[in-house]
Amino acid sequence: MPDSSATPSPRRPGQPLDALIIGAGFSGMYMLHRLRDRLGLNALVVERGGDVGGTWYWNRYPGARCDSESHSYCFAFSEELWRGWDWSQRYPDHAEIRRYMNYVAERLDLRRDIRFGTNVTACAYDEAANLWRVTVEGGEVLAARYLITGVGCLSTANVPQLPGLEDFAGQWYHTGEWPHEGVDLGGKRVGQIGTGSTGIQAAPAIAAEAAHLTVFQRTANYSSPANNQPLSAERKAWMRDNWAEIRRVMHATTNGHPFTVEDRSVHDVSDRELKEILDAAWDFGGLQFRAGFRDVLLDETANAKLAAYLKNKILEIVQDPAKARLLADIDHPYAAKRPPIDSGYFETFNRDNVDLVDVRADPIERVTPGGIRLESGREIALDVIVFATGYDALTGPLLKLNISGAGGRTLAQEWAAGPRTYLGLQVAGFPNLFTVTGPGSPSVLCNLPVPIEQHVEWIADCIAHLRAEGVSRIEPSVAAVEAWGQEVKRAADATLLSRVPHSWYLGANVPGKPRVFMPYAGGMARYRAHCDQVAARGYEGFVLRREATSDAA
Ligand code: N01
Repeated sequence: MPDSSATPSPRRPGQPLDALIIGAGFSGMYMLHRLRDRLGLNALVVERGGDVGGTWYWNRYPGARCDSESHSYCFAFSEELWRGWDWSQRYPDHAEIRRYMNYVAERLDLRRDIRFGTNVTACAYDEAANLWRVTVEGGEVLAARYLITGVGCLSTANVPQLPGLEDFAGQWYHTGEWPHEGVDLGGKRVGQIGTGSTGIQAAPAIAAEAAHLTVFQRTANYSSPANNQPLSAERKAWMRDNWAEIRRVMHATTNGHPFTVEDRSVHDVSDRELKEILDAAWDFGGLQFRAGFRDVLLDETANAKLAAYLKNKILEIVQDPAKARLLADIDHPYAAKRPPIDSGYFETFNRDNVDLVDVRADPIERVTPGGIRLESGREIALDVIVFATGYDALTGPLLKLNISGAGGRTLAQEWAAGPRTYLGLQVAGFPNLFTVTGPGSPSVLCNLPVPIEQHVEWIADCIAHLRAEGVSRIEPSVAAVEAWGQEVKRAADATLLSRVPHSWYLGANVPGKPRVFMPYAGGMARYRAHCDQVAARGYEGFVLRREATSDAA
């Protein structure tokens, strides 16, 4: 290591970069390796955080752990890199993921081309020079031929505008911006707002540490056990020795997980068989719970059977009937919002120090200096408020970059009615800009390292092609963007995913955000084949231009 089949030639002072990459998470790290070490490009990563890790640099809240199994939540492009790392648990916690990413940065010698603590404030396409000019905090402007965003899908915190928050006498935190030094919750009365995947991970850990926890629930949620555990020596050896097969399965499945979805319908089995299958899946744990049948997300009546099983589990686990009823009063199909997995979430409500408040029935009126007041007038005294309220997902991190393309048209203008992309990779009118896991790609519907690797490799191959062919600009045609938008809508409408009105997949969690289903729900394997076909047909749907351009900075 590293695989350095190409070495960039030294850059003259003032000479533009070949590629500027924003973000040093999984996307930016692999993009740098691919462009610098395989293509020999002068590439630089700018990263607002102080180290590699991306989302995981910031997400350090109590209980923060990946819901993908560790052997699938890592790079799989190199067997050597794969074999050099041992995971300790079935699901890695945030600290172990950061250690892993540090290992990758060392092995691939990435840090010398990453500028940390560098926040991008604007990106403008200079049409005359055919360069991207990227301004960073402090005013410095960097110029590059290709601009590649690796800013993640869930990196822009969504903190609800609750009146009175500025006067709160205690401390408040968003889970995605958790203080690196940690927060001492010992002896504190904590209020947690939000019961998505994050809140469901955080509540058991907060309840174990704090004097008291009040969970403010707006939408009840399903969850099944993660069944996290240390990995045995045998299991670690199995993971190390089966790189090719694990990778093959991850590439073949809809969601990029290392397990396949059974090719049977819920309707093919008797009620007794269904219960046996679901009991076994519950005990086994993990996101695999939804993989027992092919029609869970396609057929409402099939889905209802799994939903009933899970609601019944909640009623069995939670001893207080009022809390149990509230937690099981779920208004959407199972897995139509991202299905959380947990380590004792429902059991947490059996603790004496945990309360549940239904803020759909009695909404939050305001934050007071001493806590949270509900519309009924009830006031809950708090020392700490934890916002597990999610993200301005997918478009938020890109819009924050203040990108303007040809003719000065901004990305915000282009996406005023919702994101419009071709394959989630490029936007019409923004030449030579590539978005890793952009809206319109499978991204958040998958185990993310899999779509990230696919995007990075596709983009690197595309850039290699452009250079070999003397093409100076690439952007999609408006017709290709329109057609892909229709395909993204069609794929979502074929599932139950688009039928949840309050889902962040639709942007419904952010006031004023256009309601457009953003990720591509047609499956990762199908998407990969489609992208390969587009490339094989000479980048069908893209406009490639060969005009002579100045390289002047
Ligand atoms: O965010 P969410 P999250 N008043 O948007 C509630 C990934 N992830 O951080 O449903 C009261 O899902 C909101 O209520 P409602 C994963 O992809 C990955 O939990 O809008 N409540 C909901 O309950 C996941 O899907 C891992 O009615 C308010 C919650 O806050 C994604 O991150 C681990 C409110 C937000 O849930 C986001 O999950 C964890 C308000 N004003 C998460 N505003 C991995 O394993 C919002 N809510 C990699």
